[in-house]
Amino acid sequence: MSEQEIKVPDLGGAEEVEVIELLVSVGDSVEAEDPLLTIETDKASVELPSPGAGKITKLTVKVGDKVKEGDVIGMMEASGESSGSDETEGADASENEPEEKAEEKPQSKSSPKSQDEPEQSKPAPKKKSGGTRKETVLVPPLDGMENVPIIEINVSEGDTIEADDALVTVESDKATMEIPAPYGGKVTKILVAEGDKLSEGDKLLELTVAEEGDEEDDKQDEPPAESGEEAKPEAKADDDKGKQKEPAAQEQSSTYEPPAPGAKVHAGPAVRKLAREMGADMTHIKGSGPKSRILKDDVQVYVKSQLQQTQQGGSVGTGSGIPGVKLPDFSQFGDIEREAMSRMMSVTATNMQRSWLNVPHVTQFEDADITDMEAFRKSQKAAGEKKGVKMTPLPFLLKACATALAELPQFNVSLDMERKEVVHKRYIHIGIAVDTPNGLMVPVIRDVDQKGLWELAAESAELAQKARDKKLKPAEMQGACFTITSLGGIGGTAFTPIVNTPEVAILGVSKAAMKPVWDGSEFQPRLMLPLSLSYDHRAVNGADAARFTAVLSQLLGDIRSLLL
Ligand code: CAO
Repeated sequence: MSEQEIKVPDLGGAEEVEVIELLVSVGDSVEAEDPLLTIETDKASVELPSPGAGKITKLTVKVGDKVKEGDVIGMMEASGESSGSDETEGADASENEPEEKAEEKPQSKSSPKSQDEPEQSKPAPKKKSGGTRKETVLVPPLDGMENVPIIEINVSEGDTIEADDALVTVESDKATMEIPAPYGGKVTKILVAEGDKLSEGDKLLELTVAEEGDEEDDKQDEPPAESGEEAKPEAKADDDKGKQKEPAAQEQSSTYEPPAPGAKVHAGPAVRKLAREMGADMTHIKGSGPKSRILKDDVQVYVKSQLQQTQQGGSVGTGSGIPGVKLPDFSQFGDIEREAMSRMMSVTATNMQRSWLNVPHVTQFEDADITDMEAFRKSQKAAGEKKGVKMTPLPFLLKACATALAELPQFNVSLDMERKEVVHKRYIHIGIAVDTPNGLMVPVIRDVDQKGLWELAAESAELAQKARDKKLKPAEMQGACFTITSLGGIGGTAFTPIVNTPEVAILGVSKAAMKPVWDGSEFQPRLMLPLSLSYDHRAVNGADAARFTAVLSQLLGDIRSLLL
């Protein structure tokens, strides 16, 4: 066993670079090519690989240090006579050359990957080496288009780029597309100019690419190399179908999924590998490392949270097979500002999406004649002032819904799809959607069927105020059988509310308006209240929904029947 220095290899032209992460500690056993530390320039982050297999005996750098080519960053005790010992069992023979590795070029996380070569192939990129190679990047398939003009060149000669970075932007009369880099490297020569017209297979630019040592790690993550005179991307895509992305042009239109903004992922090969093994889309993972670099922990936390959500019946991201919505870079259209979602907003968004994706919604509309109800309500104004309670239409709606739920109990259920059971509720608790400065909240009034109008008026006002003051307790937002969402104080003629699952129906109320109503011999001006009942069509059939709104309409049209 001999101790050897670990030196910073050729940095591909970069001068001094910063150490942003130490990936090993003294005493760690490593294998050849294991990442030892991560360095970052202003253009790229790179993991420095171990020159061979062995044990780290000393580390002479720390996070924040600046290093340059040739600097000693630590010492290691080589294991066995070569790194091709037990520790690297199964590795390629070519992977076990410590001396050569000591001078090896760092592996850019976005370096090209050795791919399954198409037969008519190219000067094959070496599977393992310590040098660089030159690649000519060709125009991938342009979605059937030809001679598409370049409107912008997004890189300059000398730039260090990463896989998927936009190289040029082309614009047809139908769409704007960015042509992404098939792999990372240094741009040595740009072979096109703005205004040039591009077709599939045209040469775009030349890249100097660091040879890959960990290609197995990133292979499936990265698009294949398109080099020199090799097969056209399409032919290659066939070869590799299902295994890797094709560097096809990415439109910024709704039908094509462009790279998401911020989708430029900062992570090393080991982390990418972990994410790939776990099936995690790295563009959705928030990095907690320096410069938002994604660390192993971030991947684990992300996967855990996704699993939890799935177990809770959530429909997460693209897990349900539904393609995620990719955003364009809005800043290209004008000034933008980003703001973190509040917790309430993100919880509401998740709940809405869950319901929207799980529940087959239908909405039934009905107008209720509340002329007499309003006359009665207004007549109670003085009484209300005495009691210190304002009587709004809401308590009447609550009472009418409680009666309708009792009459049509198929609305007072939840579905347990796992056990294939219908849960019948023998209580009538109703949620009321409250608009607050912090977002939508739904406090719940319990046993509505057992309460009087004044009691309901007082309780709903109190709960709405608590919601606005953020004083609701969790218990006050649980247990609803049904929800009322009233936009009547604001306006609108109808809307299609989303069922608050696991409830199976929700009543939307719009603004009452005077309308001419035919009484059999003439039109009468009547105050009509628009009702919109959305329901889960798995639990409730359309006829029952029409019955439910008819019952509501009848109850609100003659509130004496609420007493019956
Ligand atoms: N048609 C006409 N006027 C109506 C009405 C209707 N359907 N409903 C209420 N009004 C009137 C009230 O009578 C009151 O007028 P007056 O002061 O002249 O009596 C005024 O509108 C304001 O009422 P309100 O909103 O204070 O009281 P409310 O009991 O009707 O509603 C609450 C309470 C909490 C439901 C309501 O304040 C609220 O937050 N609504 C929004 C709910 C929401 O955001 N839903 C969306 C969910 S989906 O995103």
